[in-house]
Amino acid sequence: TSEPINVVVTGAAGQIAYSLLYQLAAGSVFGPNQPINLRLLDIPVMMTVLDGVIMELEDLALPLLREITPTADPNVAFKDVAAAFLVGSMPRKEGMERKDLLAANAEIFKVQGKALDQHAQKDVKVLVVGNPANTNAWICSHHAPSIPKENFTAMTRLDQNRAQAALAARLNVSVDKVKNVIIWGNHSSTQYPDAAHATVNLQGSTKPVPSVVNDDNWLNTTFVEKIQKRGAAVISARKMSSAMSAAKAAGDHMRDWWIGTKPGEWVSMGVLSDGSYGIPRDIVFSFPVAIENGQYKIVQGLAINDFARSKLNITSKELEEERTEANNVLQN
Ligand code: NAX
Repeated sequence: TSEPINVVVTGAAGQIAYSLLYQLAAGSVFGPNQPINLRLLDIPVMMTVLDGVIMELEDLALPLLREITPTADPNVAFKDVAAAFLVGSMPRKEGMERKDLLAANAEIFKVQGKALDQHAQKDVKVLVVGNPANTNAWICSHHAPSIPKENFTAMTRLDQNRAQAALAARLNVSVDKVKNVIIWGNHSSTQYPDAAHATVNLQGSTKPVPSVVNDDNWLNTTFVEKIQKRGAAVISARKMSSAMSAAKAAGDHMRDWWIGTKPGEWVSMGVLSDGSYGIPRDIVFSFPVAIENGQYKIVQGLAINDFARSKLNITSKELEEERTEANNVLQN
């Protein structure tokens, strides 16, 4: 059996962490033969709640879970970590502008970037879930110059899973039959859920989703808006934001990054733009990626039509604006 790896989860007393921690302890992310030590970071007022979470983790009686370290100190939380789930962030409160949210979180992700820089393994894989996820990942990486920028990613996997499920429902097939749907851009309402390159397996043969759906208007409007607004729909029904599905998506993202994607398949992750598809460099933008040996590569050569291009422009412009705001905050 292998040595345990150290894994940090921030926002460990929160909703998403509550579902995520079980998956980590059960071996469904790093594999059934990989023991883990969990570092649980939250803020000081949440330490009692965190004690309760730890009692439950112990009571899972799962053999892969070794040490559990609760802490409110990033310098302890990030010590020698191989993987980091940055879930905790300042939630948007009533009357708060997007700018205020960005400012509050810029500070949190600056502190955590510095702590990663000083304490984490240099090959640490970082997944930012806390919103605004893409820009938080960008901020974090800029404060961790000793760690490669490729190691900082933002979660758009929940959007991908939502899109895949919506297409499967429309086509009346099980969700595993639909592949290669793409989320481009920001994890926000400007994201572009793109089914143009997706395939569906019908009775053993693989077909392009657009020709089977045969309704471009539905794909370009109803479908896109449904995915863009799904998070808000969950909040309005549940009075709380997506947590079970968000945690599952975080596990999916990290597992694929750790273990790899299947040949010919890709997944969407917010990663530092290298200029692929004419997207501006130096923003964390969601692209389709294929993963091998723990390294992702942006899938190249997909055709982008005028409609798709206009959608990519909207979401990349928003990310450039967020970067400007983040720079303003961090310079003050
Ligand atoms: P909760 O409010 O339940 O939990 C957040 C936890 O983070 C709290 O325990 C809080 O004390 C902690 N926290 C706050 N500041 C911290 C800091 N500086 N260091 C460590 N911990 C800190 O929120 P939850 O429902 O778990 O959602 C967490 C984040 O995920 C939110 O920012 C949310 O917007 C974001 N989401 C992102 C999604 C994505 O697809 N990228 C989807 C789901 C979710 O909306």
